Amino acid sequence: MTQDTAPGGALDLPGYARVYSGKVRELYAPLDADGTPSHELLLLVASDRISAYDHVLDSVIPDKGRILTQLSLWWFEQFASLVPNHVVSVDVPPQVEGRAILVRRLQMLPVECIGRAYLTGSGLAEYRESGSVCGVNLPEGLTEASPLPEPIFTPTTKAPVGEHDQPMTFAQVEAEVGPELAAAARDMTTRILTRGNEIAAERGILIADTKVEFGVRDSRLVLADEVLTPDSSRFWRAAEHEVGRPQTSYDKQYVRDWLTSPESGWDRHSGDAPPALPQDVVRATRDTYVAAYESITGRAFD
Ligand code: Q0N
Repeated sequence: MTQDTAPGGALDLPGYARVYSGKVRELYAPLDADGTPSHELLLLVASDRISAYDHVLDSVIPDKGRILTQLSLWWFEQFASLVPNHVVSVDVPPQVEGRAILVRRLQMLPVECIGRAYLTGSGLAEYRESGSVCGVNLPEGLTEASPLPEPIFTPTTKAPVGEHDQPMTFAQVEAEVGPELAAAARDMTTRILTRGNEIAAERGILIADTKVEFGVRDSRLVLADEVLTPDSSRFWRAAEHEVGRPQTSYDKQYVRDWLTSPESGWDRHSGDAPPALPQDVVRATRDTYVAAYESITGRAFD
């Protein structure tokens, strides 16, 4: 049997040099004729790995990389008139067919651009302490899963893998990238979330919040990375949404339920690596990714 993944899951792709490994995705640079990494292009590769409770699991979810890549490509098209994007081509090595995109290499904004349409997670925690999130004042009386009067921009720092991102105020973003790009990133992030929710609502899905990343080209923002996937966003089923109680995650519900059940034998606070998932949990999880893709895009997966 041939082994095509190095430890950590990174592929050996002939003609490419790996430049970055994330939890579930990698970036490669195509090698120029003289063997040096391209300054113009990158290959963004999504794996089938899945993370939960800050761990990358031993189990993979079959087709997850392809499903999320195809969903991202679909959103890039939906937003094409709103914002230019980094996509160059989907003509990629056969080993990563369907789960990789050749993208333009950009100067990235050193900010995680988070948009929130509903209050939950770290945003809710900050609101409960201060009544605001990342310097955005919010009305009183909001609680778990409350819709916000309008989507807000709650940027964070980009922390290295393994560390947690820190909230930033808008003034801090302005100081980092200048007032024009800061305002453009804020407006574009909330517009993407607003438009994304209009589209998803027709398909019974709510997007509670999302993280987008921008590059800069000729002083203009270019949408990069992945867009409105379950890995970058919280998707909720609209029919099940209820203010005041935590919502179950659209995609990782079975994974989290099983990992925290007695059957797994795992304690999430132990520091131990989680056990491999049973086959039925893997299958149910794959089904939710396919269902998210198919409901949102209206296309059949494969
Ligand atoms: C880039 N990240 C963070 C891989 C992606 N088009 C681009 N040009 C230059 N740099 C980047 C992109 C993009 N996209 C983006 N790092 C570099 C996102 N990572 C997270 C982990 O997986």
